[in-house]
Amino acid sequence: MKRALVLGSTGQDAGYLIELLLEKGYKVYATYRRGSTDGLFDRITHLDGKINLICADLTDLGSLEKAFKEVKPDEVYNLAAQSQVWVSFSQPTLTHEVNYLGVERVIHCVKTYCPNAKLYQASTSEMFGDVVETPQSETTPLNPVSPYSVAKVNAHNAITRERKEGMFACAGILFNHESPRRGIDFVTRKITDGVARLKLGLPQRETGKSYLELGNLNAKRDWGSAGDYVRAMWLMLQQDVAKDYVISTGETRTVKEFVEIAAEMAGIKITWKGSGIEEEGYDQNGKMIVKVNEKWFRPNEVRLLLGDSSLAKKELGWEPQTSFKDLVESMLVSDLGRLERCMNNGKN
Ligand code: G4F
Repeated sequence: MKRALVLGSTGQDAGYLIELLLEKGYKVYATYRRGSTDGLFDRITHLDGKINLICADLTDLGSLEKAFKEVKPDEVYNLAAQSQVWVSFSQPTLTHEVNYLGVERVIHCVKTYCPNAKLYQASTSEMFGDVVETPQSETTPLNPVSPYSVAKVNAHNAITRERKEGMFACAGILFNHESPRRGIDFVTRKITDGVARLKLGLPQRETGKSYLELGNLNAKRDWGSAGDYVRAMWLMLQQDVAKDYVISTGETRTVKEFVEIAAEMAGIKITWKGSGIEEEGYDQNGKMIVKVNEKWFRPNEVRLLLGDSSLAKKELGWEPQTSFKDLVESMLVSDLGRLERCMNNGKN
């Protein structure tokens, strides 16, 4: 039985990847970072008893070494990261420590305890930054503009370096990928949660306002489905030759389009007034339901992401299976259901 070690089990992707690995018959070990907040394991409670959880932190070499020594994995998936781009502007050192130096520690552990293991590193389209060409592929130059992407580029280069030295190490350059399990501070979940609240007549989360506040509505992202993307991670480690692959849908949309589509699914037709930081969205009854707030703008923005996954299609046989509309609908339906259950229990 193959042994997989998934680093970073409490994020969005790990639950989907672990489900796939269990289906494929792996013995799965997964690390988590100790935390004192409730709900740490919410995304993987359904996997209780099916996986082996190990407490380890990418910033702590001793705990990582212990995990690698114990597991001696055949495949390692590094999904552990400080994953929020906007947070990296205020915590650049922590982001570097986890997202770059953490990867060097993982590489050290692979070399020391399981030199024949295959290593997957979660790289990201954010590395393209101020993009120099569109669409972006494996050969597009990296041009990072945030502390997050600078750290991810360093990690990506470390993976390339190790591959040249003989390790089976590869990186998935994943474009934005979403799901009902997406963290609620990322723009897609913020929107589906916000639209569900508008539909149910509930105040917005955090602000308590009657309208949804957002930042840059014009940023364009290539949004895919997390469930589809973890399949690409696994496929990359089943190849004979390690290589990096861009994983994307090949479609791009603005944040504003995401809002419009989610709202339309909830029966709300938005009309926009003003522009830039003055922009506001109104429903069919003339009520303001969306407003831009400068607070959510970033010091540096990645304006346009659109991926070209031809190589993954050709060599891995990978294709996205979820349409954009199905993705948005699944997130909205999930948020509506969750909020309705909370209302029935007297909470929101
Ligand atoms: O949902 P986001 O926060 O995701 P972002 O920054 O693109 O990063 C995600 O995708 C990357 C892959 O390209 C990953 F590497 C990374 O770990 C993460 O998963 O923001 C998407 C866009 C941005 O342009 C942002 O400025 O939405 C814009 N936006 C507009 N209003 C907002 C908001 N983003 C957030 N989080 N909150 C807003 O209110």
